[in-house]
Amino acid sequence: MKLSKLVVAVGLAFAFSAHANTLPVEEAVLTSPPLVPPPITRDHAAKVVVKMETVEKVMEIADGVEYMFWTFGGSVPGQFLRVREGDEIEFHLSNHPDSKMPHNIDLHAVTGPGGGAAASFTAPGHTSVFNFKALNPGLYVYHCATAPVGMHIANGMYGLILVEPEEGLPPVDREYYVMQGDFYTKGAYGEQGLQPFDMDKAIREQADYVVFNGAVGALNGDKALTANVGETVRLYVGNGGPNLVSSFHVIGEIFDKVHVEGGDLINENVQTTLVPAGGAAMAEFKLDVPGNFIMVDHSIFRAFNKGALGMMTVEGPEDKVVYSGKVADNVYLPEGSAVQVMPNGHPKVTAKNKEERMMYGKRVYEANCQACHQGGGEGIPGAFPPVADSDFLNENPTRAVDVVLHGLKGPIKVNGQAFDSIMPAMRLSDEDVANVLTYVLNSWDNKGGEITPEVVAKRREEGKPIVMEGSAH
Ligand code: HEC
Ligand SMILES: [Cu+2]
Repeated sequence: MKLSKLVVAVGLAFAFSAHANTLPVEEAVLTSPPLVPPPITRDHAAKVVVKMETVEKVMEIADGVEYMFWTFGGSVPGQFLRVREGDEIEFHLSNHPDSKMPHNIDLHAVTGPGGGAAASFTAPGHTSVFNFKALNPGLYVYHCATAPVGMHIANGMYGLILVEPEEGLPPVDREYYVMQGDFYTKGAYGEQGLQPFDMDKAIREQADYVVFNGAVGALNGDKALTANVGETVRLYVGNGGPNLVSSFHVIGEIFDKVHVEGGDLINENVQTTLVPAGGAAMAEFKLDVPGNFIMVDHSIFRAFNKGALGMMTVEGPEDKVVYSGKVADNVYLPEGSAVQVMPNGHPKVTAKNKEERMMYGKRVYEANCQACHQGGGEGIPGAFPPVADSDFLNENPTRAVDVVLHGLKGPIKVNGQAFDSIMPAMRLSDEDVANVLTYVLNSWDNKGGEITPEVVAKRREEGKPIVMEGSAH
């Protein structure tokens, strides 16, 4: 490099970093729910480096019911982020290499187009970096905003970021992180096994599960929140939605103070506070008597029939004047829990004929394909192409083997509709690939036929990811 160029380059680098360099740099402490990072003690702004990772993983949504969650940091809700008003945040969003989908983040605490969404759009195995300044104090939701947005949120991609005001928040004895979300599964509430996402129910807003912190019972029993008589508690309550508004209530407590909608306005002596989808509230109360305090969405069928029920166990001396009665244990345990537990996954199978291949293939489809291509193979317009009556599939079924084995990206046309997205490579055995494609080929007006494990094995050796021409990715 010529000396003059070098000087310009160094000069530029300095110009870009000079301002940020005046602030002390620190790495954010991120916590998984129900924990909250410690209060900020500094009395000046800092440059805060945040490193968050999107991870897709199967977890229990209820006893014996599994769900493929898409997460920020491996939990639902995602990790809690705490910064101070005036801080400059350098946000690193990494998408785990095993992810099947691209993800991004829209933080409601960001002032700027999309809340960071476009700047943070991240393919699997990549990291995006963007910066923002926390201009307004308050408690804010963040969520994934990758298309189809509703689906990413419905799968659990949301969390909270607290921007403390410059003067800080009044100290309390305990702080907890509770976030509600609604979930839509093919099976009804409690139906065992791995349950795929149900787009139709989501559009109709007919939730099967409404839960705090990602699962029925996530805050019950030995996972209940704890506190002692005499202590003050601050709950950071969020609602990821995607659809439902929460009527947040703690049975047997009155919120001494609520930061309405997570902002500056403080309401006092509140029984039930409304937490909008994509919104938050801070609820504070002092504990005067011991016992189990049940947190609910007071849209009450959600609490007792869909999972929106958590617990805070308070220990300490009774105060018979404040409350004389006997506090019974387990009165409010949710119905339908611990009915039946099925072994995870299904045993390895070898199909003896085409009928068996289709039967086993149906299971593979429901567990691996249905979330995107939908239960009737109809797909989702603009996002996932149909595999029902698909000219792309029927024209060349062996190519479909490659699609499942190695993935597909770039523009394609299916039945006249254009798609330009990414189908991830599926980690399936030769047998499973043969079974699922035989099932698909013989369902929903496709042309029939059979794919054998031998064909799949051969394609596995030869193939590589298919990139359609003109790919923008
Ligand atoms: C994470 C979402 C996702 C999952 C899971 C998924 N696919 Fe796809 N699939 C796609 C997308 C997106 C495309 C189109 C890619 C493009 O635009 O290039 C596609 C394309 C296809 C195609 C070719 C186009 C067509 O409609 O005929 C077939 C066949 C297919 N997938 C079969 C399957 C099968 C079988 C499974 C399960 C083993 C599966 N897919 C799982 C997203 C998914
Ligand atoms: Cu996402």
